[in-house]
Amino acid sequence: MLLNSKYFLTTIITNLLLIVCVQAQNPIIPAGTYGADATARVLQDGKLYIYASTDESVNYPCSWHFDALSTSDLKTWTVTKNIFSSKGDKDQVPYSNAPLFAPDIAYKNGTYYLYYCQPDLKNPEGVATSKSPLGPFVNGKSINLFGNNQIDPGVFIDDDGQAYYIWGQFQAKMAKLKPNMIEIDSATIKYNVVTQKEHFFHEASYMIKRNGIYYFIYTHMGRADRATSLGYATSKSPMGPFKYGGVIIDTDHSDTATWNNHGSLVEFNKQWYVVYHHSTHGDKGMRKICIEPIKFNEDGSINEVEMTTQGAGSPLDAKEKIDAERACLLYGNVRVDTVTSTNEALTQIQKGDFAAYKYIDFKDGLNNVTASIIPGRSGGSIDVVLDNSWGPSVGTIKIPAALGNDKNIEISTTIKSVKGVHAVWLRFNSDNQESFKLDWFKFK
Ligand code: FUB
Repeated sequence: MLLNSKYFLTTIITNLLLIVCVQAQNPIIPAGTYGADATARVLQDGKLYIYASTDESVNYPCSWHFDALSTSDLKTWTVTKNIFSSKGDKDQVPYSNAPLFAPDIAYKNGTYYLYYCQPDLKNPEGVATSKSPLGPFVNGKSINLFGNNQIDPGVFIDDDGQAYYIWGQFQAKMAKLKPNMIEIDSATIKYNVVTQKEHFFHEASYMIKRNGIYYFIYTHMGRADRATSLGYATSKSPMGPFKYGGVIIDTDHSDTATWNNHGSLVEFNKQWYVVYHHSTHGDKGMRKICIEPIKFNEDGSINEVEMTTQGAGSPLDAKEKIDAERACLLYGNVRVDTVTSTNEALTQIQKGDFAAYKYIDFKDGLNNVTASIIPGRSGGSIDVVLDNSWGPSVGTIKIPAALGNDKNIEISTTIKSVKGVHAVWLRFNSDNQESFKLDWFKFK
């Protein structure tokens, strides 16, 4: 995605870098920016906020600061950088220089409480405060939770004002928070609230309440022993017992290295959404945050939803440029890579790879496709296939070999006329790993 001034605005205000990005599509953070472990909450001003770990390297997940996203319409997302740091000149964690993982947020009496965890400390979890939802958050204090596998803070405030703290891996632990919101009441600790054995629980506890039912959302390990799904369990009481509900979303085939998921549910403008992440770059870091609408059934159960490119928006207009990195499914060796600091593309394409885009609206009919390609040492082709990976090809884009000077070329080809809304699958043919990269495509 090549961002121009219409879509991308960078401003420095009181040391916080704001990136305003107009896009209703997945992923919701702009090219060159990465985040994971998203906790979504509607806060006092009615805006939707997403607090996330900030990824910055293919070699490790997370970093030493948190960014936050905010929106009023699910179309314009503002990324506020460095709302809280554990190292460097903005360091607000005096007792540790470890990276920051997996935030959650709570509000009480004019103060926002930002909970975080730091791996490998005796007391890994902590809390910082601010008078503003976008920080800066200051004065990080460690929380004494006792025991092993302390990870991923989740905070839930019930209708009676009682706040609960949830944490842990393999089994979730829960306790009441004291009124100061920074200490747990150790007399109330409950173990095995949700477990690997009974609920496929791995980590990433998050709780909401809807129609008197408490929903426990978590990373679900029940499919092929991988932590790529978000699951849920329900109860009539905040501390359980929780009944297993099922999977809400699975990020299998979002990236060759898909390895984990962590997210949340949020209601915004009378619609519920699941917020989740998946890796890019064929590696563990550089994760991207996405969002999909979900539906609650009459009995309170949640249907599993698929990953899409359109996310919280409508099907993409086929006549507008579609950034190749917005593929919701990738099969084979193909992956998203950063080609400049603000542009991503599909790279490492091999013969037989696929990328899917759900959904694209061709309206009354279009019969031409243009692809923006960064040519490589060997050429190839892209079949445009509708609805399923095995669906009919409506045309083929032929790509010449070039001695890779990293300059984009646009190639246009006539295709069979396509009408209406479809999933579009791109089926790649190329000779080796030094083949072309795909930047964007559009139809006319
Ligand atoms: O992002 C670092 C860790 O990976 C989180 O703590 C886990 O929930 C998993 O997403």
